[in-house]
Amino acid sequence: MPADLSGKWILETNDKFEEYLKALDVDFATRKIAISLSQTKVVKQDGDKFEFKTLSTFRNYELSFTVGVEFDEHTKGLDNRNIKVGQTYEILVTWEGDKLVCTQKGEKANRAWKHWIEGGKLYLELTCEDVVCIQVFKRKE
Ligand code: ECB
Repeated sequence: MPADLSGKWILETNDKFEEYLKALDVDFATRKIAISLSQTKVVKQDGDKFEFKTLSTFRNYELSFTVGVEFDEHTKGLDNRNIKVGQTYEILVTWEGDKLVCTQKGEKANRAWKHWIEGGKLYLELTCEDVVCIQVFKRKE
C-alpha cells in the first residue's frame, strides 16, 4: 500500500472547479450550486480495495473499486455519463508512486483524477480536456 488515503476529509480549497464543471457541460444553475457546496470525502481503504463517498447537502456520489481491476462507471447525479475504467486492461486505477490515478475513458477527452497525501492533507486533481481542478481536503475529526 503506497499511501493511506482513508479517513473523513473536508474540502478546504477548490481551484478551477467551475471551469471543470463547464468542461463537463454542467449547466449554469447546477454549476452555481455545485461551487458553493461544502464537500466531505469519506475514504475506506482495505489493501487495494477502495470505497469513496463524496458527500454534500445537494448530491452524493459513491464509487467502489479495486486497484488494477477494470470497471464501468456511471457518474449518476454528476454529469450522468458512462465511463470505462480499465476497459483495455491498460487503463486502470493504479498507483503511480504514491498517487492513486484513475483514467476515465469515455465521451470526454483527457478525463481523469489523481489522489495523494501532501503535508497531512488529501489532494484531488480532477482533469477534463484542458482543465485541471485541484481540490485540497483537511482531516475532519
Ligand atoms: C457530490 C458532490 C458534488 C456535487 C456536484 C453536483 C453536480 C455537478 C455535476 C458534475 C460534476 C462532476 C464532478 C463533481 C466533482 C466531485 C465529485 C466527485 C468526483 C470524483 O470522481 O471523485 C472520485 C475521487 O475522489 C471518487 O469518486
